[in-house]
Amino acid sequence: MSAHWGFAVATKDRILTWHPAHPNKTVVDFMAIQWFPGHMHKARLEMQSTLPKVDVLIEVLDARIPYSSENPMLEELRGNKPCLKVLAKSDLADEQRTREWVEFLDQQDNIRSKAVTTDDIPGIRRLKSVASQMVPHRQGRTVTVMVAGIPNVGKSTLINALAGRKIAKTGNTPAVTKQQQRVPIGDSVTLLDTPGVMWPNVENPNSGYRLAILGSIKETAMDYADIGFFAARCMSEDFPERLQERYELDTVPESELALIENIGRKRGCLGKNNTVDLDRACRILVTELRSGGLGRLTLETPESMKHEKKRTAIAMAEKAERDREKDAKRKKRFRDKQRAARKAREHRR
Ligand SMILES: Nc1nc2c(ncn2[C@@H]2O[C@H](COP(=O)(O)OP(=O)(O)OP(=O)(O)O)[C@@H](O)[C@H]2O)c(=O)[nH]1
Ligand SMILES: [Mg+2]
Repeated sequence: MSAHWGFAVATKDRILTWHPAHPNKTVVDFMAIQWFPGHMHKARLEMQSTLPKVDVLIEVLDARIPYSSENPMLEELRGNKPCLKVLAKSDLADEQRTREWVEFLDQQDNIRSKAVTTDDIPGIRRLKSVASQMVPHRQGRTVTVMVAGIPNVGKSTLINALAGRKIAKTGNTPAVTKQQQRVPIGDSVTLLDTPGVMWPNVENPNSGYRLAILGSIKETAMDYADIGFFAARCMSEDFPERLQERYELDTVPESELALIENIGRKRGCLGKNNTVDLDRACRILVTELRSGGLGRLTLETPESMKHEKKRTAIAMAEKAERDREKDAKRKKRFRDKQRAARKAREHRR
């Protein structure tokens, strides 16, 4: 993977994408992804009112995108409460990168981090004692642990594994859990399962795309064509050999469109006049990437995200400056109009 990831700036309804390999090339072709329906707003309020009774927060992250799957709203809600960041689905992520993320997250104040997978149930069960160790003052008393995170990262699956029985409903689509559920799991630990929550404003559009590619955004809030092209770009820049192997390609074309067409032809996604059904081809790429068909991969590293965060902050500051300038111009136009009208009135008198 390249040291930096492609970077995009959201405008009103489009995204300007940028990549360090092509610093002068600005492509305008993606829509911004936002998904914060009413039930998430409700879930957020519910969490806010339950949190004072919670001892430890377990935030479940997707090990393939630990940066984009971290919900800034939870950070704000939890305040100084100890937080165990669990990198779930690590069987689908790159092992070395997972180690880098655990080390990175562990260095933060009041935070511990562990990678888990449903292949390693004893590993999941050890989370119970890690959570208890984070609140030594609760020794001998019940420790209440809230399990929270964005949709479809594996919160309910984790709870079932910790409980040793299927208590919480799970499923491979976002927004399966609809309300909070208390699950006592023995050893003086009570878990709270919560609905997956996004946050109202995903400022970094690349994060929106990665979340959509890996299944945390409801299908109705995204276009497969859009995220398919984004996935094609990410994969061809950073994992071209995986594409070649999976889709038996001689070379990986530079253009995302050509790549999607090649994948479509290989998989027989042909429509009228032998043209490739791009929507079907995009769905194939996204679904296979999501389910691990293109191998274990992690789309973010602590280092690459440092750069992306900086660029997002710069883009947001630039946008705020543009908004201020636009505002100032509107105010000036309004004042000039008023002044001209007053002068005209004085002139008539
Ligand atoms: N490969 C893999 N899949 C997992 C793992 N953990 C969970 N999953 C799958 O991820 C999907 C989502 O799991 P859930 O536990 O329902 O996720 P959730 O975070 O509770 O989702 P919402 O309630 O919708 O927010 C399911 O298909 C699980 O089987 C894991 O460690 N590895
Ligand atoms: Mg759930």
